Amino acid sequence: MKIERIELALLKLDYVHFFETSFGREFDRTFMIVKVFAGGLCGYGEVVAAAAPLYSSETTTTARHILKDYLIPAVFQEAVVTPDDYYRAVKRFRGHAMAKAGLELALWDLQAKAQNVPLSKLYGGVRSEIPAGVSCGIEDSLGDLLDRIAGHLDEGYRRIKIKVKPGWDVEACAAVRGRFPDLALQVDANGAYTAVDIEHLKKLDAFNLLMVEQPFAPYDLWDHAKLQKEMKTPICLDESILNETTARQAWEMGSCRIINIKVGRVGGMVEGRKIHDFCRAHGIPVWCGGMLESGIGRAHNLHIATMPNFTLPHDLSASNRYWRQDLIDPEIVLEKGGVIKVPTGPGIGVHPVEERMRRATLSSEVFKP
Ligand code: OSB
Ligand code: MG
Repeated sequence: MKIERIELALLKLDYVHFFETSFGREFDRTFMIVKVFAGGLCGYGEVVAAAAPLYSSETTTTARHILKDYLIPAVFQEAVVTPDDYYRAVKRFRGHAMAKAGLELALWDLQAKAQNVPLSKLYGGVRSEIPAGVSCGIEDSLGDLLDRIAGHLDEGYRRIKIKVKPGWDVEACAAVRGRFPDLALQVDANGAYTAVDIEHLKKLDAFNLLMVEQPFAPYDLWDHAKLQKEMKTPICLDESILNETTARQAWEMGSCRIINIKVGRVGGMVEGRKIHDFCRAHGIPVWCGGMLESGIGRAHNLHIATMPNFTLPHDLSASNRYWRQDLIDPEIVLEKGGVIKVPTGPGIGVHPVEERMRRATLSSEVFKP
């Protein structure tokens, strides 16, 4: 097999409901889809970089530049076919994890399709369904937040995460706990606090949370370690964990007790698997984070979440939690018990609908050797 053509498309989709984190409110998402063609097959990947450098320093524009000028040429020049070839070929380029991961995911899909197996099989997956969860943004009022959570619980979700920031944290947790005393609940600050907030953050111990995700800045393993020493609630790191090395350092320093793996943040599943395996060997539970992906990226996440050490509920919800119409057929649905079934067809096991993709496309480019 030889890669014959690579396509990059920039797409935009409107959310069914705005999404607000500690870095702002958004009504739609701009992202890239990568298609890799070989031997009559097409592998699909999603680049989760957003239009603005808020979650990380990457954007759709930096990702396009890095893909076009470095990653795609490396694939053609070094006759890359497998994700492992690709990992070796692009390792020398610093950073740009999301750009790297989008193309690597397309190669994973292609490889699984070439072997006629679901992608979960290549990852050594051990389950056919995964526990779903919803990540709820900051709302205009606590009443709105409670109503949205109640709606998701009616839909059948069993685990809720709420976004927090200074001014929307202790009261928000108190309100949610007051109304839903037994709910599996966790919070995510996306780095909105600093070490001066340690005493304040300790108040969150009162709410029986599953975890507090990323209270401090991505680079700040040291202050996370200080906080974890003083806090009962497990800290989960998201933005701070960039590769196996940072995962090990966070573990050795005591900066967290849980890790969230996002394939885009760590530059692909070759690296993601190393983090997974390190965590498994050290008894650190992991779960699959989300970046409000289209069905293509989310189908990838479903396969990733089948790996043995993905033991906590994920930020993986059904298509209709994000979009009026997803890009894929069949759409992802929530099953009884708050789980999602992992697609069983070859590769990602869902079909991107070309017409829906075209309607969402802002621009596209084709690359050949
Ligand atoms: O920190 O987990 C995060 C979305 C965009 C950027 C960062 C995060 C998120 C989410 C969404 O929480 C989770 C999902 O995809 O459902
Ligand atoms: Mg997070």
